[in-house]
Amino acid sequence: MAHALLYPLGARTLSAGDASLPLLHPGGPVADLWCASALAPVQQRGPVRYAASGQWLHGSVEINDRCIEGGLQPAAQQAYAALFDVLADSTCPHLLRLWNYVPDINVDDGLGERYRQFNAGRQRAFIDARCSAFSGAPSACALGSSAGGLRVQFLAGSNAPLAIENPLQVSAYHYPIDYGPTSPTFSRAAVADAGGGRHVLFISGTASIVGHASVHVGNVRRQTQQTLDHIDALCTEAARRSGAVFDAGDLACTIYVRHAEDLPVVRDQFERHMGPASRAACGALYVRADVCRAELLVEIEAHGFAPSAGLAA
Ligand code: 3EB
Repeated sequence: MAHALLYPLGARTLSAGDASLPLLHPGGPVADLWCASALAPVQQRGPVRYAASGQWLHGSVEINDRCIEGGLQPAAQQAYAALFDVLADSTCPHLLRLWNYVPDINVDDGLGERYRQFNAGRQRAFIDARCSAFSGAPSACALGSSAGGLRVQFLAGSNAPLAIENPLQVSAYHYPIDYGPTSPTFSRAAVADAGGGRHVLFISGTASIVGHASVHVGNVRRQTQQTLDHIDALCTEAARRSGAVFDAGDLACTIYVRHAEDLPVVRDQFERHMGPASRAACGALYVRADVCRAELLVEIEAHGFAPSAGLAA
């Protein structure tokens, strides 16, 4: 089955009709066009559906952990092993960005908190694939979904990205054991050559965490402001490390809100910070989802482009 593939950027292919990740704002369906000139057939290998253009490979794996003995940990390991198999045989071996949607992410189903089970399976698969599970890991987000199986969407590229950390936060792969025996496998952001004289910045799911601790517990406005301060810090750090100057006000942001009734406060704080007429404010997507720590009320992920001019190749 060949059809035009417009490289949707994972999480931003959302519609108000998707019951597992309801879009709160805007009202209509949305999709980002990642590589609009590419015409590529959708291929399938095991549980992975993907399409590749030579420079980019975009795909999705879905595994229903309720049908697997041992539950979410082996499901996560299988999903990642399957996507690493696809990448190993492609021209795009470098993972740039992952979107993880974990059903009932905050629930303990008798085998431990499901986010912790997911982290154990994910890290195992990275180590088995000889892919860095620590410094240099890809950027990612992990959100709770309210229906379906474990869904992992991914974007890989032909060139290795530059991993970026946030000076205000402990690297997630160095979180202390209080947050689970296996640390999460992601970098705070990544910069990659997008071709055509542009670089792209991927900002991982970012929340109200300073050091490794959740801050502003119970205060959604302050959590939103803290998260936006982190996004500014990541743009600054990306510029310092890569030389490409990314404008936070131009980022394409997806804002995950735990409680739908918090939308007006989150949106107000976001628009004040970015400027109400900014591209970030006008293009923001607001989605209802659970965040991976029960006390976190909001998480923001983003990507944006900057001219490569002046950068070393
Ligand atoms: C945090 O900073 C919030 O497990 O892939 C953000 C981004 C979070 C990615 C992941 C988790 C992940 O720890 C949660």
